[in-house]
Amino acid sequence: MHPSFPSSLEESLLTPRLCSACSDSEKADPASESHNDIPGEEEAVKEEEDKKEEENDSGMWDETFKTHTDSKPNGPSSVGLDFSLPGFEHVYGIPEHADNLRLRTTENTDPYRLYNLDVFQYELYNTMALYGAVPLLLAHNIQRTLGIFWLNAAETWVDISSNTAGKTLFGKMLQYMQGGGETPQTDVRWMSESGIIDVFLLLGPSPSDVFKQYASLTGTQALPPYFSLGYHQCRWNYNDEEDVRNVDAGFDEHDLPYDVIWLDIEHADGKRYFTWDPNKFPTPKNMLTGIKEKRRKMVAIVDPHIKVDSSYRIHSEIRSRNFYIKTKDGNDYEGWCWPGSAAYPDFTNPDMRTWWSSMFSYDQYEGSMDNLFVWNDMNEPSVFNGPEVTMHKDAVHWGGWEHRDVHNLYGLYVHRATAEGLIHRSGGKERPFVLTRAFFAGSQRYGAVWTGDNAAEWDHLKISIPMCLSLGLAGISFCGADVGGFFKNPEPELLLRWYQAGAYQPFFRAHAHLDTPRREPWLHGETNTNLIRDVLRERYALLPYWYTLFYNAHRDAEPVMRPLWVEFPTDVSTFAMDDQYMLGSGLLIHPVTEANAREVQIYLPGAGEVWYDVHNYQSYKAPQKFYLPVTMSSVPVYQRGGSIIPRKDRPRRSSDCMQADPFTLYVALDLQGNAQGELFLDDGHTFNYQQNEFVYRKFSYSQGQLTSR
Ligand code: MIG
Repeated sequence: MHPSFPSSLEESLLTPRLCSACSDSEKADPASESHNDIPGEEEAVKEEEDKKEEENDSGMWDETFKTHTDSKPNGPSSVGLDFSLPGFEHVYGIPEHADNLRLRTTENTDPYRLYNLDVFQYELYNTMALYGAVPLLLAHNIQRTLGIFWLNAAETWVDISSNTAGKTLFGKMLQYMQGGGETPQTDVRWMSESGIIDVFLLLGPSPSDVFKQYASLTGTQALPPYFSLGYHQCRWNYNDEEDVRNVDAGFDEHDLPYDVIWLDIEHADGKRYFTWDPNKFPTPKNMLTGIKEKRRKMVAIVDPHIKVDSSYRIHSEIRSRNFYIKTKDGNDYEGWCWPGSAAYPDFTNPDMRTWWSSMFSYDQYEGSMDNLFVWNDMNEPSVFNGPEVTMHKDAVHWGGWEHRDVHNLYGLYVHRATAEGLIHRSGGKERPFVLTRAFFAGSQRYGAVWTGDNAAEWDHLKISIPMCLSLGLAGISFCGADVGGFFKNPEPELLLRWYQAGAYQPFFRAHAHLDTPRREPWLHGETNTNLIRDVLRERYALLPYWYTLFYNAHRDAEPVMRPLWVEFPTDVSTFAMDDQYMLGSGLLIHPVTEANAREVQIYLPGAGEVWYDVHNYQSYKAPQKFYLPVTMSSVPVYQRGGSIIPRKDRPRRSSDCMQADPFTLYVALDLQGNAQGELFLDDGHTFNYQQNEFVYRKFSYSQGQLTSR
């Protein structure tokens, strides 16, 4: 578990000390013992002394963070490795951070931190850790894309430096001319608190090669049930069964399509998940049946903190099976969370996961039905009174692993056991839908991810794009941000712009904090309701395209929402762009994310290509940069010449109601008069597609003729 290193290596690795205390933004000084300088002997002695001193007060053998002590029974450890990437100036990935798509150099800030945390009101344009972690970094230049996958679930830091950072193009040229041609280079230093060095270099050379190479290690995106690509209506909380009925009816009254209504933690009896509040939700099956008759679904939250209460069956069964995570002294680990005193099932234990999965059977989860799906929150795990609101690192898991070693994996295992539960309840037939907040490399196999507690602010709307793009690059395509913003109250313009942007992001759900005023889409005047209806209908019309993209993600590891450079890998001007992006290879999206916007600057890439404005079919030769005047109804979307996009244009109440509707193909010709496209189609909810029960049509248009095979 804690391999020992040759002392010289260990020395250099221990220097940039890794500790949870670093979260107070004091970066250890990594330069102090750089392995580049070999110190003289005298210096070495002094350094040795300094080091001893540092060891004594730096918490190497036990460490105190605020009121918490990490006992470090195995002593100090860390692993790390430096990578030099000559020829690369653009690096991406390592979600989750609220930052630009293109990673920054971290010489003057904390390194990017990967440590799943329940962060209260996270800051933007920042390297701080958030809810999930995927230790995959990508590098791209005009010749090649490559990946570094650092498979380690302990607290991890990624330090990035470059020899061109902060220099203008002119400066770089000058440097090149004067210095005899120093190649641009990015250096990446990975550091993890424990575990082994287990690193995979993905050599590309194309972006899609890297995606496939990474998927061969961690799996591809699960194929979502069709309905889950529709629109989701959530808030903390819909108060009772009548509230649910009314909100559901509101959508019909205002002729707005939607697929899923969500219940947050207040639906359960005293935050005892798998139960229902007997006063507010006395007849869950009636409620679910009502929703089912509308051909819609529900989602209820099931969190992994379990109320310590001997009369709560879930708790007593976990305790009697000895499935809880332990403290370092061997007792059940208890912390404070929503239900009060709570314990944490050990999801790293396969027997625990099997048991948990069985709890989703219809006879175990009372009041559940086949149109009820699940949301896992707080699975970082969140421990209100723990260090940094999470679990003590010296807590002990199945097999004797310290929490330290598996921290970033916990959320993935919660998600996995829940998704397996939904499969199990259907006898292995139905595809699950489970949303998770915490995640790790491989979480794409179990469902969807959202970006947690954002705020109703323009910058939060803006950053939802690079956050989802980074997740997509790291294999997790099914991503979205709370539409409207979780904290605070969006003004109608921001809410509308958020619907317009969210309609073109993979997971499309409105959500709001308990204390916010109601903001269902019809509450902001008729004009806004009409404009929101327009984008909801656009979303629904494009569902066949979305579903086909997800099939391609599932089969071929192609990200659904992708940075421009993935499609235009030799166009340097796209390498840092994250205010516009591609959906598949056919649509370019540039949502309006500014208040009072009069225009947006659009860039249409691809020498020799042509694009069409999907609203008025105006064509644009590429490459071209221009200002597009916008109004409140504008959602700039361009279809690429040479693509064929399948749609279903009849507006309906929900995606299920559209099943038998006709398709319309939108054929956008390239300059040679050709176009190609595809359509994946199956029953939309079972695993039968694995038995070849699906249609996958390739369309092609040339010389005035449309054919399909
Ligand atoms: O501590 O379940 O991110 O979406 O509404 C807050 C209540 C707990 C955090 C989630 C949010 C959810 C809320 N949860």
